[in-house]
Amino acid sequence: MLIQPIDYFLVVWFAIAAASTLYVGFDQYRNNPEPVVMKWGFILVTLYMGPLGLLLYVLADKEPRPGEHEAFTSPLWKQGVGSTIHCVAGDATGIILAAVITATLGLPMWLDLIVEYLAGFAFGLFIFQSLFMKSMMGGTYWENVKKSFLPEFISMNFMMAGMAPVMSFLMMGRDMRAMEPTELLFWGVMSIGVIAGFTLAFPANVWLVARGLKHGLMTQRPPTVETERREPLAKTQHAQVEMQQADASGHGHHEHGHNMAPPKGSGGHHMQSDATTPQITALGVVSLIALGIGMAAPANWLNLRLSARDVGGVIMPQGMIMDRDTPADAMRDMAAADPRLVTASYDLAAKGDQDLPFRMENGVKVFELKPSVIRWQILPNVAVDAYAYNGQIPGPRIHIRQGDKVRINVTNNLPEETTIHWHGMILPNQMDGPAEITQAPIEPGQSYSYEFTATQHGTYFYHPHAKPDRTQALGLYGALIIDPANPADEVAADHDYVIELQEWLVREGLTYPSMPMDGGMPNFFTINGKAYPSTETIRMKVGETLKVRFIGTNNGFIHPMHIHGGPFEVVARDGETIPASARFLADTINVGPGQRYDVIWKAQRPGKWLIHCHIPHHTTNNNVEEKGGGGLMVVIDVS
Ligand SMILES: [Cu+2]
Repeated sequence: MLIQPIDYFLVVWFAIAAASTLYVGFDQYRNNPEPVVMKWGFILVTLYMGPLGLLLYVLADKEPRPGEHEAFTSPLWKQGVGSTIHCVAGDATGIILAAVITATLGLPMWLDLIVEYLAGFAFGLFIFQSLFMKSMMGGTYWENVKKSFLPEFISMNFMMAGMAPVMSFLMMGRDMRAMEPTELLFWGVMSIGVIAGFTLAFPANVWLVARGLKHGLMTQRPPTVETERREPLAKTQHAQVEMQQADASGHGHHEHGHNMAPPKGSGGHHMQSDATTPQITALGVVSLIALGIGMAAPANWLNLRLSARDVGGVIMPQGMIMDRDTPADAMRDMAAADPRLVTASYDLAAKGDQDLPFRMENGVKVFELKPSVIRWQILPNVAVDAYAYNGQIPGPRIHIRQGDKVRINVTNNLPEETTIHWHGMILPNQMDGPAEITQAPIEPGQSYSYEFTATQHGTYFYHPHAKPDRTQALGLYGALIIDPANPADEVAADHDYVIELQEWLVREGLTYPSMPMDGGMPNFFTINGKAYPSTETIRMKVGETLKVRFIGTNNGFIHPMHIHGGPFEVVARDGETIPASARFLADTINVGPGQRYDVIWKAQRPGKWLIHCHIPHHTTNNNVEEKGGGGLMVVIDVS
């Protein structure tokens, strides 16, 4: 599933790459008189570099008109392209194969890079250079290995010097899907890496070809009648097992690479080089320095101890500080909810905080809670990918009476572990919910039953106590309202309204758990799962009273909740009814995480009166004020 703009770009890119590769392959086998190894070199490199591979092929290697390949490919830069192509084709294939395997094995990134270097070098040297090019170079396999070692070493060093930092920085950037071979992004990073590697390896390859240390482009024609007519010398040249590169090393570059394939059974060929030992040593040392920088420098900024398995293809929020010390756990904690795990979508009309039905079993009220990933509309044009109980945000209201025996069966349909804590309740310790402290976390697909007797009454709530920093911030919370056994203990009002607060972070179609740290700051705010102007309107008449139960389901922020049109009386705090003599009047009350306040407000004048957070930023939607506000705002319409 395509979930980010880059995914669409990559689909187009790989379509172009596939078309380019098909064209190069077709042209190679129809029109290009060059050895099989070079044909496949260009085909592979075009697969990796897409249209850039095609461009190199057309500009440097594609025979412009029949019989012109020899002359066309003779310029040194084209020979350098040819040399780089068969280096890159071999090395990159080894690197990419190794990257797929190391990612699947879950090796840390630093080890990935080393394995990839060794695999690229081995594949390039032992298979592509020595085996596939054997027919061109003549001699035995091990002679070729020996001969190819130094130029292949230098070329591979530069190749990896370009490819390693690209892989490190792009794979471990914001979108960690780049570390997963099952994601298009992984292949996109590989493509950019190959392009960078090619660019760095090219200058060295030009020099290596010029000094007769490496092969460039070659032409290999079957001795047809047409060829003989066009170029009578051709047959003679074939017979002589001529490898012009060798000749050319003493005569200038223009002759490089012509007609160098010997027929089978020939004696082979020895390249002659005029490069001096200091020259080769200097280039080798510089290539090693470049390799060292390319492999090691990214460790200054990135945590190369992470593996694909550690970060599991997560997408990070913009602005999160990720450095060489950032652990994988922190990344997974802050990552976006995976839109591909959404199991149901709900429109703006869907409401949370619905009374949760129960069934009686031997005098016990039995409830079912099933957290899962859903898409939930908080505004007409804004949906969040949320973790939700029973497809509701807030989760369904558990409404019971003091003295009730309850059992709540929790079935975890989330992609991660969970538990439920019954905030403020007096209950058996193993029913309290803290993961790893009173119970093992409920793993995905597993269930757990909570059972207790409600001895208290008032306004309570429930929320996860396994990774609440992430999972509560993604939407897991719900009200637990307990009526007093004796109705006279209730501080009654004409209307009863529960307010559950939450902050959200929604960017570029992804929902991140908001939290008070870099990258986690919220940009949407909801009351009962909706942002103003999509919040409910409370309707009442002059003289009536309204009981508002503020519940601090908000995770990382404190909201000074204010009601217009006169003060309210604070009658309960954290579920405990305040004695009449201690109740107090106020018009703003700080609702911090976990806190509850029951307040009674009397409608004294007709009109539209607001309940809202007094931090103005919390009454905006993505920093925009619409219809007089946004976010944490509810209208009381008094007639
Ligand atoms: Cu606020």
